[in-house]
Amino acid sequence: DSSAPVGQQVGYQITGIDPGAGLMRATERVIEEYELEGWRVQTGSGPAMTAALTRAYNNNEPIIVTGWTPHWKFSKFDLKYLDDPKGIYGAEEYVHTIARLGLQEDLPNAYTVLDRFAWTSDDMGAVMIMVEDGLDPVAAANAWIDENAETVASWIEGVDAVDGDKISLAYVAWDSEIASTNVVAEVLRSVGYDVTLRQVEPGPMWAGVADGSADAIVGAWLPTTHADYYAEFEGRFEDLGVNMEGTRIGLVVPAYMDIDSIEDLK
Ligand code: PBE
Repeated sequence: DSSAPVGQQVGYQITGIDPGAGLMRATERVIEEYELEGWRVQTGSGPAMTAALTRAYNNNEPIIVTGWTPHWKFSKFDLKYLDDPKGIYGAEEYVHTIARLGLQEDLPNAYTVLDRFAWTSDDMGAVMIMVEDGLDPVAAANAWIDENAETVASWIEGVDAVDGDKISLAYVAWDSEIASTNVVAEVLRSVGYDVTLRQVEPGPMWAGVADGSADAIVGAWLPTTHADYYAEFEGRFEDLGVNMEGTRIGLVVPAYMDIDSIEDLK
């Protein structure tokens, strides 16, 4: 019944992702600060969220998901962010590369590549779309690398090739991080590294780079999304700075839904 209050239409439920995601923590705060009594965020995963969104969208049904940009869902579906007048989801958000302490000394060439790695949200979006369209992430990464030879050359310029030195990158299976991590892994492989990708949960991703069991991560969303993890482990990692700008997190709904703001959920 599309004339019923939106809460009733969606069972007072926001379709979330994995529990340790910054987006989930922020959404719990949204429920509190906007006093959305009776609402809950359903935990799940990135793929489960996009599956639910696809199902609802194809049936023209209401749904509210925890969403982020860049993400292929915005090119496949007509979606909108709900306004967040309290600013709980933060304003300008960036993606940083984080290295374990001592990486520069131990793997200087990889460190240089990681330190230089920077691309645009359109670049990341292009890789995400290829993966969503069925290409495996390694193939999609290489297709992007082939099309962006100049950019990639600027990351590896003057970097000495190595002979199978081992390096591990930790990441969470978010579509955005599958894209970035595979691109960086393929570039490191192209200069001779033996790269292991470790897919983990968000907490272990940060703990790993802090305790040195992972060499680096390229999916640290700051200053808001991963603020808790950053603070928890500060001093036990090296922040190599921004690798991408133009991101956003928030509540996302199909454009056909008749609401515009988180306040409309009350
Ligand atoms: N995300 C994608 C992550 C960071 C990257 C927005 C789902 C998070 O919420 O922690």
